Amino acid sequence: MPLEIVRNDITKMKVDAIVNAANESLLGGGGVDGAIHRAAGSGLLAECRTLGGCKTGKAKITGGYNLPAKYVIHTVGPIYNDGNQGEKALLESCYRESLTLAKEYNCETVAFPLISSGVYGYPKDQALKVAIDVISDFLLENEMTVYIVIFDKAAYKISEKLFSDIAEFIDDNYVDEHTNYRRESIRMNAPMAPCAKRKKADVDFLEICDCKALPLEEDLDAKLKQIDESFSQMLLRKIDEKGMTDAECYKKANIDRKLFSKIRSDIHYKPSKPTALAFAISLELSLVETEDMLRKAGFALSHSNKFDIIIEYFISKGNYNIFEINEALFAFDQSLLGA
Ligand code: AR6
Repeated sequence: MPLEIVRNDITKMKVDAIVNAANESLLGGGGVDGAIHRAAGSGLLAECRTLGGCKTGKAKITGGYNLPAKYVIHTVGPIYNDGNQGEKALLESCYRESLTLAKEYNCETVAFPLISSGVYGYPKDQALKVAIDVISDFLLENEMTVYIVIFDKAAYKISEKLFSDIAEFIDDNYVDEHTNYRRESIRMNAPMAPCAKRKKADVDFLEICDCKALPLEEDLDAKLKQIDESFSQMLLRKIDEKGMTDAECYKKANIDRKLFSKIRSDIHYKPSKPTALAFAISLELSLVETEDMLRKAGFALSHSNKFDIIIEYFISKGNYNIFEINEALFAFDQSLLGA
């Protein structure tokens, strides 16, 4: 997945580069800066002394010393005042400058902490939004895997409004599911409704059961001819119909190029559910089309798990921003969309 939000201690990340939320002196401090210096050892401080500091919004690179990462990119985030002192532009610049440096050093994997969101006081939900926006823009033009590392759950917050809207949607749908379940068991014990009133699923079931007395081979042959287009075929058809390029589609789906090529070249490729859904989101499919695409991969949306309900929430709101969806999934401890 090109952009992932993970919960970890950044000093433990085995990536090409980790980013340090430093101060202008580059000579160490508290928070993530202190943790990185402690884990890297004194060699890091010695190299930092040669750099002559770093301006807010800029970035400089050093070796990783005792860290699992090869490089440390030091960037200096803005101190948050009231939000009207150019803080956002400076924070955006930190992410952009760090990513540019990472690219210059051929890094394929980079991990960021939430810059400025600790001692420097940037509100965490806004700091996360800036991180996601700049990184996802960069990934539209560049091949890289970028992690946003959240240290502890308490340090992580999506906007309260979004959180409570989703929580409410989940509650409502759990209730629905419960009611449907009761309705369903009543239905199962009652005589069947007349055919025209039955749900589509019932009709499909009847069609499958309704075996005319054909010889087995002929029957099987007829059934095989009914096999629908595959997931991969539907995906490619939808990309064409939406007038997208392949790259636009897989980037918007937060899927890397290699996986997309695999799916493209194997008509029978079976994606995981998060991958299939990521494409549905990227193609901005309606709920019905999303269900159709999922079915082709052997899955369905259900109201008995939060993951599915959150996806449904975003589709029903017409919000197809995969990074925002992943933010919400992360907040509710669900797996993320993408490969
Ligand atoms: N791994 C990942 N994230 C971490 C870790 C860790 N090991 N430790 C803390 N965080 P901060 P800032 C998170 O204060 O706001 C230093 O003294 C933390 O929860 O480290 O940019 C510098 O020298 C928070 O969300 O950086 C500067 O003087 C995020 O990292 C000043 O602090 C950033 O918090 C910079 O302040």
